[in-house]
Amino acid sequence: MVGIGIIGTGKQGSDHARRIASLGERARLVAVHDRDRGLAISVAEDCGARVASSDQALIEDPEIDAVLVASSTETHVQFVLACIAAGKPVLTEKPLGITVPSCELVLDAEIDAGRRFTTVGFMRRYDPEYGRLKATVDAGTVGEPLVVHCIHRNASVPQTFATRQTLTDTVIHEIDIARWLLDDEIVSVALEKPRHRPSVTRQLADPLLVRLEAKSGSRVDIEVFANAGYGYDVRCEVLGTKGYVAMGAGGHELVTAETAPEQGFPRDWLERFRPAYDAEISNWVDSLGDQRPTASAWDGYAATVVAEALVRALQTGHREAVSVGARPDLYR
Ligand code: ISE
Repeated sequence: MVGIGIIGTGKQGSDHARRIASLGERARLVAVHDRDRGLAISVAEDCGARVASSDQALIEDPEIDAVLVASSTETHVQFVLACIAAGKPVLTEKPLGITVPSCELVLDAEIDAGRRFTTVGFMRRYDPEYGRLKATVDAGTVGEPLVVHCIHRNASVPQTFATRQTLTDTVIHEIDIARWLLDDEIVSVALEKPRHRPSVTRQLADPLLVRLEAKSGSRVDIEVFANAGYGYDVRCEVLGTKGYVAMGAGGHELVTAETAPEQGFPRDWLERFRPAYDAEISNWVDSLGDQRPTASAWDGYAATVVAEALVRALQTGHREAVSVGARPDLYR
């Protein structure tokens, strides 16, 4: 039985805590930690776990074999590095880090240790619908992929949400999915800001149209809309030389906030991707990061390189080149 500790027990971390607590003989949630101690206590009580006195105490706890990091985005790298230093496998929520140099620290630590410890929570790789797309593309059924069309809409985001987060926290999923589906790296990025809703705050350009260019010449377009209003909606289509394969379109002719609840749109990603999260955690607990389609630290790093280039494109208004460099042997 694997002993698990969780750092960060907010929306995502508490969902994972309940998931791990329900794994029966395979895993035990030993302890949790959150900077909001009250939150940690309520999740711990709910799941029969202890509350660790600090994040470092949790990482060093001899009963804990592996750590799940679901704390706020800017703290992921520091906890991942502490887990690597303690020699413990770690699954971190996405993104691995919000800056490229911080992700490079993780690559360096794993390369120095001579093994991988990190799994990045790109759970869409475990989603059955994305899995069908991947299998179809890999089988060559739609021929050579030419264009990947993506839609990523949230019902709403907090008032404090800024455009940079749309790129580093939201579009990061499509960046990973595009690299994974195409089995390729991104070499340039661009974005456009369409006319936006009057209610949108000044720091959030919403929606955004993002374009990625893959090394092979395939293109990816992503419409991302953080305040779509009607629900959570994620779609993807891969157009190839022989046809296309698609997921998530739903086939509705008209969708508004009024019609969406009856049309079965999920409220958020926890609902839409529940099976993916279940499979991701189950796979991690059984393999501790050693199995496909797990996203490695390299995948986390590469996604952040692309997201950071998008942040540059936002500032310059121009297409920006991307270079992830050579993939180290550890990640081949
Ligand atoms: C959120 O942080 C997630 O991780 C979800 O998967 C994503 O769909 C959503 O847009 C993000 O804000």
